[in-house]
Amino acid sequence: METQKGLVVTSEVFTISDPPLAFDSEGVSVVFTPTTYAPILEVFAPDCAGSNPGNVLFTDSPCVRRWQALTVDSGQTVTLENNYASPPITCTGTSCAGAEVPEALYVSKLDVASGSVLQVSGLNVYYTGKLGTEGTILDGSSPYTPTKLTPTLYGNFNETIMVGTDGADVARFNDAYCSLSGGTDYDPLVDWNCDTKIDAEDRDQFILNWPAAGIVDECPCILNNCP
Ligand SMILES: [Ca+2]
Ligand SMILES: [Ca+2]
Ligand SMILES: [Ca+2]
Repeated sequence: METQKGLVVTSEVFTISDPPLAFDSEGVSVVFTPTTYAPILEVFAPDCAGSNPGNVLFTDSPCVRRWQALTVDSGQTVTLENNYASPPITCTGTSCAGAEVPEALYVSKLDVASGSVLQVSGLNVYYTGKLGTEGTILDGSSPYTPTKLTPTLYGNFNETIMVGTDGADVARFNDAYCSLSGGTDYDPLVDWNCDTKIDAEDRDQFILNWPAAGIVDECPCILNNCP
């Protein structure tokens, strides 16, 4: 018998309980072996990529966490669900269409083995490395194809290499700077730490990553009273 490497799931519901930010999934591989029931996998990272045409994944984000690997073994069906927002962030501006930002599944490597099913239930699945789809990935009754993301550092919103002169990245940050979740300027992709506000912490990370970018002025306003 093959030895499974990783966290083998034998519970019916597999989730990361509050506070999810205290759990680091980056180095954890999860294996769903066949059981007599179909387990549910709770997703726990905001679907920032849904508002991101560049398809990037920020490797230095403390909240957009991915599993190292997710494997659905032959004979098993796994269903994604989002029953707990962590934390709930809302977006009403041009960067996102809906009110509450959905959550998504992020993995480095995804393997849906032959004879297995991953049901995404309307949620998005993003991967950065290898994708094995000998099995079936469904969204409801329709086939679903996960989206490949390019790992990069926070601030490189549009996938192109930033060398300190990418005006699009700076403009996207500036447009969202000093905004709050629910506000029209709020942009979930710009909220580096997913704390529902785009403030000096996000700005500091941007400057740390891209010191030559020439970023914004200090926010002159009280965050709650931003124009
Ligand atoms: Ca969730
Ligand atoms: Ca860029
Ligand atoms: Ca923030």
